[in-house]
Amino acid sequence: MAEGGPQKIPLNFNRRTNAEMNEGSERMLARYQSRRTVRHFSSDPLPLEVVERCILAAGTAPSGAHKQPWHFCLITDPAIKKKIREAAEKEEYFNYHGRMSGRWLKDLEPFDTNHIKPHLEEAPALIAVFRQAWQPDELDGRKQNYYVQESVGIACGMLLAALHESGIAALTHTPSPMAFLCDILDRPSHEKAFLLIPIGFPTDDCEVPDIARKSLDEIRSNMGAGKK
Ligand code: IYR
Repeated sequence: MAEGGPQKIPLNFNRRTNAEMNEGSERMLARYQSRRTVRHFSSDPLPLEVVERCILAAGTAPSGAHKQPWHFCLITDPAIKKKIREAAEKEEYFNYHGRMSGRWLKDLEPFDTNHIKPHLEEAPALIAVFRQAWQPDELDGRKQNYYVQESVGIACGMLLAALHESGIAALTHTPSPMAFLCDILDRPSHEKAFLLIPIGFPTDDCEVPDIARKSLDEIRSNMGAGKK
């Protein structure tokens, strides 16, 4: 054992039969395939204890040197949501009117997006995710974190999966630049905004674009023995 390191404990890995693995992975894939990004939220409130479990699930993500360099702000206060909407729309106006290229705007056409973001107020909650580039430390000033982007990206993926699994719809929103989130939410200087995720239930008439996901052959190359 490394000096000063944690004690080791047994892993307790439950090895499944092939039949169990097949059945479980089929169910898992069908669930994941039913996830869609939602842009039209009803204002019905969410059970916040469910959301908090999803945040805890996100916090199980692996991270560089187990530094867990993330913070999740759960926002339900209408006054704060309004401030966030106003600040996001201000930035998005400039994105849609000059900062984004013509090609980018064309690529976004199927999604009917523009700089107006009513979902930032209509959704019953927002989760603002922050990445911690470093941690304040009394002795050294700054304790380093590692692979912060990767770690927080993985945690966000796990958060989206956990929300979907719990029956909650989400929108991954990346207003850019996002510094206003640190100001409005009064986050410390070692944190930078990473993602803003409105969450809730879709409106009854919510529609989503009819788009396909890439097939296995498009996203996986098979490097097994005997294959080219
Ligand atoms: N951040 C802007 C623009 C936008 C960009 C991409 I790439 C998207 O997939 C969707 C939107 C917005 O949220 O409207």
